[in-house]
This record gives sequence, C-alpha cells and structure tokens, in this order.
Amino acid sequence: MTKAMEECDAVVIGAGFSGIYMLYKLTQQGLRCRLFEAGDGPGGAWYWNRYPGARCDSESYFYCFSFSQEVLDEWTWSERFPAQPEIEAYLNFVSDRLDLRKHMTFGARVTGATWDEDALRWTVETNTSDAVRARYVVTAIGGLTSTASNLPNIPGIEDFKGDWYHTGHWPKDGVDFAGNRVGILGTGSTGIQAIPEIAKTAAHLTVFQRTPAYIMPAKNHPLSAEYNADIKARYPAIWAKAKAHFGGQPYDPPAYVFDDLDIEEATRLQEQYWNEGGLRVAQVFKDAYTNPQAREFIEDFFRKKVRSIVKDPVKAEILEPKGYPFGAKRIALDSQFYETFNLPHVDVVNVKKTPITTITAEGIRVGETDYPLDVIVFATGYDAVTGPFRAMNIVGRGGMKLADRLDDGPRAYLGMSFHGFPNLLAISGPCNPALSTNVPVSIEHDVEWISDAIEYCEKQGIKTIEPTAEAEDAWTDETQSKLEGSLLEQADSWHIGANVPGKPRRLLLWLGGMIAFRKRCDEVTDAGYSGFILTR
Ligand code: N01
Repeated sequence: MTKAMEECDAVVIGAGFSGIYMLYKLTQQGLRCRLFEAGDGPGGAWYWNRYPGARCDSESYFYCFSFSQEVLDEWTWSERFPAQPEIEAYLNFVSDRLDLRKHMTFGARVTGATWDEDALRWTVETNTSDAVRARYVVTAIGGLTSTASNLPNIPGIEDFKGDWYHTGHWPKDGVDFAGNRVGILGTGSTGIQAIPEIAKTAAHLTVFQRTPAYIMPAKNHPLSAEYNADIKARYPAIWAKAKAHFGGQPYDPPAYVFDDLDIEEATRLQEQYWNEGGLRVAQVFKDAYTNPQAREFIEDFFRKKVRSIVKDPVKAEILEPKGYPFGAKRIALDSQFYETFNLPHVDVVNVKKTPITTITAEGIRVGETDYPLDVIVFATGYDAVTGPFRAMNIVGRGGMKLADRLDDGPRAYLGMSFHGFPNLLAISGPCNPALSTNVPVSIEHDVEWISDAIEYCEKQGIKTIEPTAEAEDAWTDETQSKLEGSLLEQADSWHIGANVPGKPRRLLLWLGGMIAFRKRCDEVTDAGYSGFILTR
C-alpha cells in the first residue's frame, strides 16, 4: 500500500543559520513546516566545514543572530573569532532553545522539487525519506556548500594510493595526520586556516600554492566575562550599527583618506590596525579600493610583512601576494600561517609557475618533480552560489529546470526569487549581497523579507508569488553591470565564477551593499510586491 504523501505549508531546505531562522519565522506564523538537512544535525556550512583550524573571520559577537533576546542573553562566546565546534554548538543551542528540532529531518538530502501547476504545490524529494508536498519551498542552502565543492580535475586522482579529503565535507571523526606526508592544494580562506593546524601533527607538509593571498592576522584571543557583559549590555546599539553598515558589520566606516596623510602616518595607522587584527586591517583608508596609490601602499605593506615573518627568502617570495590588486580576491585572516613556513617540515611549491601535471599512485607531480604523499587535502573551494542550486533537480512551470536557467550564469530577482518557479524563495540566492557582507545580518534580512512576503500572500488569499521575467532580467543585468571596471574583474575568484573551469565569468553577488539592498527590497514590498506576479 502506498503511504499518503506528507502535506505541509512550507519546506525549508538546510539547517544552517538561514534555515534555522526561516523555520522559526514560518512556524511562528502558524505554518506547518518540514526542514530537510543532509547532515545529522544543525550547522549547515558549519556542520560540513569541520576541517582543522575552521574558524570564522567575523568576530563572534556579531557573527550570530540578533532576533532572539533569549539567545542573546543565554549564549556566551568564548573567543574573539569562534572556531567551528563552537559555532556548530551555537546552532544546536538555538535549534533547541527555540524548540525547532521537531520540524527538522536530518540525514535527508533534498534531491529535487517539482512544481505541480494544477495543485499549486511543490513535491519535494530527498535521498532517504518519502516525498513531501508543500505550497512554499524556501532554500536555505548557502552559496558555498558541500554539494557543490570544487574538486580540481587533475588527472590521476583515481590512482592515488593514499587518502584524500575536500575541506568542505570533512570526516566527523577527524583525520589523523601523525607521521604522514601531507600535501594541500589551496591557499584561500580555508587553506590558510588549515595549514598551521595540519602542520602541528604531519610528518611533512607540502603546500601547493597557485595564487598567494593577501592575509592579515586574526589576533584571536579568549573573551573575558567583563568583555561579554559589556557586549550584551550594548547589543541594541551594536545591531543598529551593523544594520546601518554597508557590509553588515558594527564598525565605524574607514576614517582616513590616504592622500591626506604622509607616508609615516599612513604606515603608523596601518601598523596599528595590523596589531589589532581582524578584517579591519583592510579598512584603514576610505579610498583603499579606489585610489591606486593607496592600494600600492597597502600591497607593499603586506609584502613587507611576509618578508619580515618568513625567514627563508625563497619561501617568502612565493608567499608574497602579487599578480592581482588588493581587494580583487577575498582577504583572509590567519593564525600563524606565515610562521608555519619557518618550520623545517613545511614547504611551499609555486604551482602557478610550474603547474601540477598529474596525481600519481604515490603523490603529486609538478612539472617533472614528484612529491610523495600519504594524504592530499583539497582546500580548493566551491562552485559558488549557482552550484548548490544546479546540484538539485528543481523543476518549475512547464517543466523548466532551474539548473538550465542558471547555465549561463546567476539570475534571480532581488537575489531571492526566480521567474518560472512560483512560491520558491531563496535565502542568499544568486545576485544577492549576502556573501559580500557579515552573513548572519544579511540572512536575517532575507528571512524577514521572505516571511513577510509569505504572510502577505496568506493574508491576502494569494496562491502564488513569482517574479516577472522583466524584473528578473533587470535585477540580473543590474548585478552584472557592476563587474566591468571593478577590482573583482582583475582576478580569478569564485565571486565571478572564474575558479571553476567552464563556468561563465559572471558576477555572482549583488555589490550594492546591505543598506541599498534593504531599501530596494522595502520599496518592492511597499509597492505591493512590484516586479512579482501574484495570483489569487
Ligand atoms: O576557497 P577559495 P576557500 N590547483 O575558492 C586553489 C568562505 N570561507 O574554501 O586562487 C591548485 O577562496 C585556489 O587557487 P587560485 C569565504 O567566503 C569563510 O578557501 O584559484 N590550487 C585557491 O587558493 C571564502 O572566500 C570562512 O589560483 C587550486 C584555493 O584553491 C570561501 O569560503 C572561512 C586549484 C581556493 O580558494 C571559499 O574559501 C573559510 C588547482 N587546480 C572560508 N584549484 C569564514 O570565516 C583551486 N585552487 C566564515
């Protein structure tokens, strides 16, 4: 006998920051919801990214939810930059505190969703459980996820006799590197965090580096009870400031114009910010990204820092950031990254100069040189933003496949909705600013905008909400218009799809910042959901 399909009002896909808050909002509105999550607990990106050294580049006091007073009162962060286990514990805590677990199904990866035009319902399928039918589907899948990890297509990987891992789906039981010769590919934000930790136990570590990153010190440290009490007392002002900031951070905007300063003063300030650590090291000068002289000064400052820390001049030369302008790729934070190269068992190989030719049974071959390895770690990033959508079989009106629609690059209206896919809403979707900001602040915005839209539909008796083709085209074109002449155009990064061979070189993020984005979304709401087709 076939079992009746579970009917609910909304399916939420993913139990990271965005899925948890979305589930909370929709259940508070009285909707019957089911959340599917492939991992066996909450966490999302922070469930899968449990590689050694995984840590947030944003400060803990604002890399968290602002919406729940209970959570703000009851959760206390232990470090300035929280490590993966603490963030995973936090998301478990929030799920329990808000009593959300009963709506969550773990170990179930959504494989597809199909729109039934007669019933005005989505049928959502997973790899394990029975299908569910729902009026709304909200994707909370993030833009940098394990379903779309970027594994370089290097010939010979199938011959490798050792073990290999991608940082984006790291084994829950960890990996024992003791006594092993380890090779790691990738010196983006992830590799930079993993390398110092792997070096602590590996017998030998070879870093195969293609592009050296601009890296600044995290200066991570434990937080005192006094510090945490002060933060908690100031939270209303902190969140107000974060929400009024271009990037969703509770920081003052850069205070200095480079050309107003003499070189000694500019150096003193840059040095002061360096000693304080964190991403603000990149926010000393207002014109850091627009004034070529300011940029040259900053680039030179970073290169001098590398030379002052890394003792071996050959290693230092390979690690010095060059070949693209400061700001053209994501800036990363480190804890002892450069210092790690002073250890005798840690080497760096320039695989831009001499590319990797093959992976052999014994290791990695670069040009004609063989590097024998027991373990290879790929810290090689993601098929970002569109990849996670393309990995699911989402079929909208008239059999239209979302994966096909995203073949030519990102497209969406407001970075949250797709023409041809009624009642499908995406938190931090393509053409959305989230990944260029402090993500939890952006997520809270999107979740609140989507839950307001759903509430509006419910109250007004609207059965479907879907953007017009014109609105989607205009938003997509506006997103792309910011690429030409921008810094991002001058490097090959995931932000423009340039890290995945064959992926269209298109800007994946809306770069107008959080203040403008919030205003634009509010204008759409105030105009009765302009750009959307609403059917009763
Ligand atoms: O990935 P990446 P990531 N051979 O794409 C190299 C977020 N994040 O996982 O630059 C050799 O940035 C590639 O080289 P190149 C954050 O948004 C957040 O590090 O393409 N190397 C590069 O060095 C970040 O931006 C936190 O020349 C190859 C690296 O792999 C995003 O995740 C912490 C190669 C990939 O860098 C992705 O970061 C960590 C090949 N064939 C990450 N292919 C937080 O703090 C690629 N590479 C929240």
